[in-house]
Amino acid sequence: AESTLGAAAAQSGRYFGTAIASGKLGDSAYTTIASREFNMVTAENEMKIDATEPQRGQFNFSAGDRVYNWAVQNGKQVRGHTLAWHSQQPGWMQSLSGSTLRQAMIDHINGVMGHYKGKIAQWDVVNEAFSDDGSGGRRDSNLQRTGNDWIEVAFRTARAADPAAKLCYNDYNIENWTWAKTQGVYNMVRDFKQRGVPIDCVGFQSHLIVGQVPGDFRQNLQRFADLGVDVRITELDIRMRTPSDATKLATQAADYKKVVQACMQVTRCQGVTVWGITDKYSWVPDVFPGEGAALVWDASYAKKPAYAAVMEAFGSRSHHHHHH
Ligand code: G2I
Repeated sequence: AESTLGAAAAQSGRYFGTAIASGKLGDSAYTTIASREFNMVTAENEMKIDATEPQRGQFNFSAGDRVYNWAVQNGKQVRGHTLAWHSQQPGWMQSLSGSTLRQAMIDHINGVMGHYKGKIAQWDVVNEAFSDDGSGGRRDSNLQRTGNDWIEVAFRTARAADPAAKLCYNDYNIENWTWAKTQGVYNMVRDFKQRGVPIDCVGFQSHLIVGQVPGDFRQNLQRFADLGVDVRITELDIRMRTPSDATKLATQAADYKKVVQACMQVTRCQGVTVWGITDKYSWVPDVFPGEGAALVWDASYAKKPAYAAVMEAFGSRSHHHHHH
């Protein structure tokens, strides 16, 4: 039996990743777990548009490089997050529109991917471009208003900028096939594959709620994989009303297990990233007051029941194989 989640994931050629915040790299309890348990890292904010291009044409990779260098020095791969997004745009970009904004998006992708060329295994090229309104259509944004082809232009630009990087579309609320948003993204990916628009992977963020893991998550991942793209779980956390108690933590553990098993049962699902290490620093309570406790380690860095559940799920495939 393996002794860390990353090693357990690696038994089946998968990874177990986390979001890392550069500002927390001085917290030794944080870095001890980060370096021990994970083999993939995503910068939680440091490679976003506002961080990397604070002024138009003036790139700043200091925080991004801090996360990148920490990851590489600790033997981990890095997922790039994220190049084209309606949110966390610097002020100058928020005020642009039309062909100027389109060109700024292209320049941004070239600037950031140029800096990390050959270094970043996979990029979230476009993030959260679909609407939650139940229509299955695109989200309204300044990028969307540059023309419906903005997403494919972003992917073509990214392919040319670093041909070795795997290019992902990343979104939330696409974990359940019955949701219109899921089918909207599916139809886009199918269209891209049919027309030869370069896309390699779909990231399912998976910001989930305890007791509400979609029952068809595995089938959903498989449907996307069958289009000819890799799939991965990119920002997993499973929140609850706080305070937590033993019952909720047990349900949460079972939920973590379901999600990781869904990935294990899909050949093209290459790994799972959790959106942070400890409940102490999770984004959840900031956005959902009264909710939280969504991660695998509690606010005192103690392993929650979810830890053993994830470990078991990563072991489940080899176990499964022995029976066949
Ligand atoms: O919102 C959760 C995630 C949804 N999918 C895309 C992810 O990129 C997103 O991550 C979160 C980060 O976890 C937060 O840390 O993205 C938020 C912003 O959209 C991040 O929050 C920002 C706060 O809004 C800022 O006030 C703060 O200065 O984090 C910044 C750095 O701590």
